Amino acid sequence: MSVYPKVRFMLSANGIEQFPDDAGSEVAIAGRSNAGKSSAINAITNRKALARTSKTPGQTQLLNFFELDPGRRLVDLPGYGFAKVPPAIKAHWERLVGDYMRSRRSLEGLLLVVDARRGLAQEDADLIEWMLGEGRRAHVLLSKCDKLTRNEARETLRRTERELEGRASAQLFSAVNREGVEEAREALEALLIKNPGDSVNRTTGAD
Ligand SMILES: Nc1nc2c(ncn2[C@@H]2O[C@H](COP(=O)(O)OP(=O)(O)OP(=O)(O)O)[C@@H](O)[C@H]2O)c(=O)[nH]1
Ligand SMILES: [Mg+2]
Repeated sequence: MSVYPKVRFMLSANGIEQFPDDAGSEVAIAGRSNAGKSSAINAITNRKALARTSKTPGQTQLLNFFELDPGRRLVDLPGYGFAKVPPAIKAHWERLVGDYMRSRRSLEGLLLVVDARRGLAQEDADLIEWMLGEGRRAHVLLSKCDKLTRNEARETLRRTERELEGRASAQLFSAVNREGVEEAREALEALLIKNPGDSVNRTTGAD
């Protein structure tokens, strides 16, 4: 069975005025630079090169919008935590992602990609807290788990779940051996379901 048979790249945005219509529901993929966000999008949608991946950190510098099917989108966000980026570019990214997250009413939740070998960083934890504060949900993909032994992977998952204290769910994931791809797709589907109660505390585009 083909997953997301109508999936397509919509556009790359470098500013809020370029975002597509803020209707339907949307899930953003975030995480540190090079964590495996774009690879996760390709694995979940079962496409080889829908999102561009790279060995060079900081590859995704724009917000890339993908339509899964009409009214449902996935957004590849620029990664954070890449030290070699000039301050002016870093400030631009932060403003762009911040503007997006604050104003986007269709944003239902976050898939947070965390390299399983590194575990949750402060920036990851901060992002989860902020999303929850806005009435949104988050799910953590512990990526590149093919690089760990079974035991290391299990221990990383346990530690991450302890650190999350139930605020977000987590799973092991590998775009290479496809472990957890199905589970990640289910998590994405669950995040995309609009929960009217969620938007009560949410900042609106008018703010
Ligand atoms: N072993 C292994 N390598 C992976 C996996 N996922 C991604 N990679 C590799 O990690 C590197 C970065 O992957 P990307 O998907 O481009 O990462 P990204 O988070 O989108 O990176 P930026 O857009 O630069 O922030 C590439 O060399 C990928 O091939 C995985 O599950 N296992
Ligand atoms: Mg990327």
